[in-house]
Amino acid sequence: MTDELTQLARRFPTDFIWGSATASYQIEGAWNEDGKGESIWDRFAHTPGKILNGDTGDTACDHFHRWREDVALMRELGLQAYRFSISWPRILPQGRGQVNRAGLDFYERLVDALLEAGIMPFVTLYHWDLPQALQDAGGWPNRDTTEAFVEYTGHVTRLLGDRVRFWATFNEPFCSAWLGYWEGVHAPGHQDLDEMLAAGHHLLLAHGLALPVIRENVKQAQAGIVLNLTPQYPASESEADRLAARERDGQINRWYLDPLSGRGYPQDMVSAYARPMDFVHAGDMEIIARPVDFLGINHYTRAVVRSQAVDESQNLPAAVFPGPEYTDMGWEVYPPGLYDLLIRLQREYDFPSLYITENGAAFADVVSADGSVHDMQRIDYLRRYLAAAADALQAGVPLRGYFVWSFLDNFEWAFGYSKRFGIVHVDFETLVRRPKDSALWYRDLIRIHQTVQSPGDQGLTSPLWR
Ligand code: IFM
Repeated sequence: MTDELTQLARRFPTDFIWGSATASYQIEGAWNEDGKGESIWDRFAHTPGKILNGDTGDTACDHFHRWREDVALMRELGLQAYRFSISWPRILPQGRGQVNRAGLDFYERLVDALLEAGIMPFVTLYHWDLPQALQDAGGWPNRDTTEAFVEYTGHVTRLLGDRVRFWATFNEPFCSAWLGYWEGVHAPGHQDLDEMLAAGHHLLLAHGLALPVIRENVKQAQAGIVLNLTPQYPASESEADRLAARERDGQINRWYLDPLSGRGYPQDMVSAYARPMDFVHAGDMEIIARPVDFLGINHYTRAVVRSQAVDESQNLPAAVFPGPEYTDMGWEVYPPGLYDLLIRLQREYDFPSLYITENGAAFADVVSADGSVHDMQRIDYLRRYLAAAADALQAGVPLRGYFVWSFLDNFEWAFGYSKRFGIVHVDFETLVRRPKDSALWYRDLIRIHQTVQSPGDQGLTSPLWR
C-alpha cells in the first residue's frame, strides 16, 4: 500500500495542492439563525415532495456550530486547502442592501481558523443558494440579479480579500440553469426552456462582471469559475450516435466553455435550441470572456450517448456500453474519462491553469463494529482517478490542485441524506464525525507527497487506472 502511494505521490509536482470541498447549504444548517435570510434551497426543501424522504438542509452537518471541530479534523488529515462556499443570504438576507454583520463574522472566523491551521481557503461565491428575495424578483432569468451578485461579491471580497487568494465566482452554472429552471429537480424547480437559457446567460454575465471586483479587492487574486464537465462518448461509430453525443456535449460542456473562452455560444446549439436569445445584449460576450486565472473542473463520470434515431436492425457498428462499475449515484466509474477531459481542455481551450475542484464518489458506507468505515471502493475510485490526473500532468496539462468531494457526508440536494460522498462519515442523528478509511488514505498520500521530490521524476510509466 505504502509503495503504491509513494508511486502515486511522486507523479505530482511538489507544489501541487491537495484539498477537499463542501458547499454552504449542504453542510451548514442554521438555516434561519444569526440573521440569515431564506434561500431558494430553504424554500425548495421545505416544499413537500421535492426532496427524497422530506429531508432538508435545516441542520445538515451543523457545520455552522461545529466549524472549529471540522477545521481541527482537516488539520489532522493534513489538508492543504479547503474549498467551501459562502451563503449569499447569510451576508445579504434580502439579496441586496442591508448587510448582516453576523454572517460576515462567521466566514471571517472560519477563514482565520483555516489560516491558523495552515489550510488555504478556496472560496466559491455561489453554490446554488440564491436569496429567495431575489428569486421572488425573477431569479437568474432576471438580468438585475447580475448586479446583485456584483454587490454581494464586493462585500465579501472587501472583507476577506486580504486573507483569501482563490475565488471562484460560480459552481456549475449548468446545474443552476438546467436543473433549476428546465428539469425542475433543483431549486427553484421551474421547467421553462427560455428561463433556462436566460438564467445560464446571466450566471455567466455575473461571473464576468464580478471578476474586476475580485481583482480590485484581493491581493494577488486567483479568480475563476467552476464547471461540471462530463465527457460524452458516442455509443457507436454511427453518424447518428456521434451527432447525439455532440449535442449533449453542446448542452453540458461547450455551452459554458465556449463563451468563457471568447467563442460565443456554439452555433450548432443556438440552432438546436431555436429560441430568441434577446437576453444577450451588446458587449455581454466580451464581459463573459474576460480572462480567468483558472478553471475549476468538477468531474465524476462519463456519459455514453445513443441516438434515438439508431435502429438496431440497420446493421450499424456495435454499441459500446458502459463498463460494470457504478457508484451509489448510478454513475459509471471511468477514470480514462478524466484523462480525456483534461487533454481536451488543454488542446481545445486555453485556460492558464486547471484545478479539479470536485471529484469523488458516493457509496453506501457502513460503520463497522470497530467504529471504522472501511470504504475500499472509494479509495479505489480516488486512486484510479488520481492516476488518470497524473497521466494528464505528464502529458503537459497545467493541473495545479485536486479537491475531493466531499470533506463530510452531506445533503445531496434532491437525494437528501441518502448519498454519502464524504471522506468523513457523519451520523445524521448524533452529528458525530468519523474519518473513513479513505480520509486516512488521503492523509497518507498528502504526507508522502510532502516527503518525495517529484519534478522531473514522474515515476510510473504504466498508468494505475488501466
Ligand atoms: O454534491 C454535489 C455538489 O454540490 C456539486 N457537484 C456535484 C456533487 C455531487 O452530486
